[in-house]
Amino acid sequence: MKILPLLVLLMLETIVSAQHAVNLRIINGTKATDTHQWEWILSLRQHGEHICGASLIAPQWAVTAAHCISTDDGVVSASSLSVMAGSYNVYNQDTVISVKKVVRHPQYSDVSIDNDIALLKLASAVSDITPVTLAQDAPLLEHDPSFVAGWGNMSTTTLEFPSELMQVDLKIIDFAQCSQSYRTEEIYLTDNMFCAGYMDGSKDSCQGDSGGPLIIPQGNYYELAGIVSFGGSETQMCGAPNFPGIYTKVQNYVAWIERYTGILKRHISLEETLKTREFYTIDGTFSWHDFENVPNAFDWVYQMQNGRMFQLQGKQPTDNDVFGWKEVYGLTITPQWQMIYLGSDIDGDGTTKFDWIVLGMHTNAAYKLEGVRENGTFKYSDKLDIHYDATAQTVRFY
Ligand code: 4AZ
Repeated sequence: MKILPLLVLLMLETIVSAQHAVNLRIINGTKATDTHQWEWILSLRQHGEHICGASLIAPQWAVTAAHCISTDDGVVSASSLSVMAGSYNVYNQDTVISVKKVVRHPQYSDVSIDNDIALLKLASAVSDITPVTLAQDAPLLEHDPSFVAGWGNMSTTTLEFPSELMQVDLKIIDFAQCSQSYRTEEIYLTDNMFCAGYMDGSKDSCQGDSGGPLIIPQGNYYELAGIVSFGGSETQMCGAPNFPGIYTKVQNYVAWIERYTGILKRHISLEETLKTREFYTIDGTFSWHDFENVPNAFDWVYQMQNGRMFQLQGKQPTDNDVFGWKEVYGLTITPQWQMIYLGSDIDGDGTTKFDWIVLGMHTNAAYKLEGVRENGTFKYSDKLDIHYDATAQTVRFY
């Protein structure tokens, strides 16, 4: 958080050092050793230097804090940013990927720090790391356990940055109590934030952890529930008694994230899907469509053109009118991803008929999706890459 300039911070550190000389690490955390728990964590770099944490949420998308990528008059350029994936050592240079696009939340406020969330589209997909799951609707309850990790400052009194990822266990703090405390410093928390840590300030996230993940256990896995945002008192940014860390409430942004990344989390109508999504990640069972022997083999294929929906007509692939389109109206289909058909030379005449991408959904509905919505219509975009993970039975588009 850049609420306090570094110089002021350093001066304040001298003042508070007497009382808080004992705290070490993320603030009082431990080295993250479990190689699975944080495998999707990213170090966000600007001009090659670690500035914040981030989390991989789809092969080509990461989420971080808006304040990490903001300047006084806008958003930093994507070309200055990169992420490091797949290592707990922040100095590791093995997998550093450039950032291709930065999507800051349109309602981010650098005054209230409301909507402190941003998406990063990576220049290439990270295919060997399973992205973290986003927290859904479960309420965040006081005392619930959570964990934060990062390469941020480990000291409340000086600057002490680790090379290895640090983690700490925190508790969700009662929101009314936390906001009450912050109100005394004229900081007004919003419903897009929650507090985690300890009222005695014993464990906390700190400078450099921003943008990174707060996870909560959900059954036998973890969900991304928070993004390190800001916190602290006027005199102490981290580990300050009565001022636990503040986190962006990820569950409030699932729909927004879906819209940009296409990570499909909720059931929405096909039309809504087509209108609002730019890219798609579809999890589901994969089975080849038997187009050779099934009449109307392609009636599950839809495409959107100028806001109108068309269904592909035809019987056998050899049938001449297999490529005819019929307009359809008022489709509302709950997406249940069952099948993907990738375009190819389906009738064997040596030309590619479907050199665009088609998704199957449920038993008899599907649509073409190489579209980017612009001025209310779909326009064909760059070809998307498709990856099929046979073990996970998952197909990903990016
Ligand atoms: C920061 O400046 C920052 N104690 C991150 C977390 C907290 C405070 C400051 C929470 O990045």
